[in-house]
Amino acid sequence: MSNLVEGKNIVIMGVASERSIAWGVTTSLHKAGANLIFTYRQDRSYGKLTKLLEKHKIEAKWIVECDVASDESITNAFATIKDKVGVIHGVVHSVAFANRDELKGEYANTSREGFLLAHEISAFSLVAVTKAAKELMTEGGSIVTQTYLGAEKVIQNYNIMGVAKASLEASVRYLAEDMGKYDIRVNAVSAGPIRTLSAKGVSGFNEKQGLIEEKAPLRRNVDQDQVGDATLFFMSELSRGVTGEVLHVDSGYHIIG
Ligand code: NDP
Ligand code: KAL
Repeated sequence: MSNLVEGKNIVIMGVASERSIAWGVTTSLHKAGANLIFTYRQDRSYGKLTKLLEKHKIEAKWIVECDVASDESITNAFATIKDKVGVIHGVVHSVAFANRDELKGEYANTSREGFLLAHEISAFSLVAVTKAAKELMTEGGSIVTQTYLGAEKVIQNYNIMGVAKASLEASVRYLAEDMGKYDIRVNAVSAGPIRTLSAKGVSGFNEKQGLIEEKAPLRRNVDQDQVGDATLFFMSELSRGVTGEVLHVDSGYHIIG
């Protein structure tokens, strides 16, 4: 896998800690020869990211702030990337957010603002990022987002995030159709439960991991590196015939009734 994405310029959005799925993606893409550009939202994430890059001796091509809640921030981030890097060949979208107090209890209690916020950050952001990134993908490319089984089935506590992920997965299909004529592919990885900052403090996470060990065909949980390698597949020419797809990296759990 040492040169699968050799020399490709790939933007990674969503490293907040060493446990982030986006960090697993970083190490997979780095080992496969990519030049990496990063976006972050909070200063705390910027601090974590720079320390991690230093520790792992990975040199970023550029790091830029991008809050996906703001069109201006997205426009500015990709303008900066165009200025500093030029052409890009890939984007890894690994961001999501919902109010913590709406990730428990009844979905029926979701507020109007909470519904809109989850959709804005977790689903619309892929649409806005795709539009901005397309301008820099003049040699074709690949866009990959991260989703979860709660988009397809009712999973306790996932609530509003499940509905936002359903919107994200439908967006993957509509964007794949739009972007295909520019030789840009759009896909999603649907990961099993992984303990990250996002998973921290939300109800029912441990039980979800327990269920995987008990019921998934492989009887073990997945990790960030497995999601990273699946994302590498989508970034590489190995997946050149695949677009609009949702690939489950969940030890096979989604096939069990
Ligand atoms: P992390 O908490 O590590 O990452 C979440 C990221 O979202 C952070 O980097 C955070 O940045 C970013 N983010 C939130 N709001 C914004 C915003 N307004 N603008 C820009 N970035 C923002 O968690 P994960 O790695 O687990 O999550 C990554 C993706 O994987 C998400 O889409 C999640 O739904 C998905 N996923 C996770 C699974 C899991 O079990 N962990 C399973 C399946 C899918 P900052 O901290 O700087 O605000
Ligand atoms: C059924 C599962 C159990 C957990 C239920 C909901 C998980 C929702 C994920 C969502 C992204 C979490 C948040 O938005 C948390 C947020 O309100 C508070 N956290 C933060 O602000 C931290 C500091 C930052 C870094 O996080 C973000 N997101 O910005 C789902 C489990 C089994 C699988 C998971 C965790 C799926 C997933 O989508 O992440």
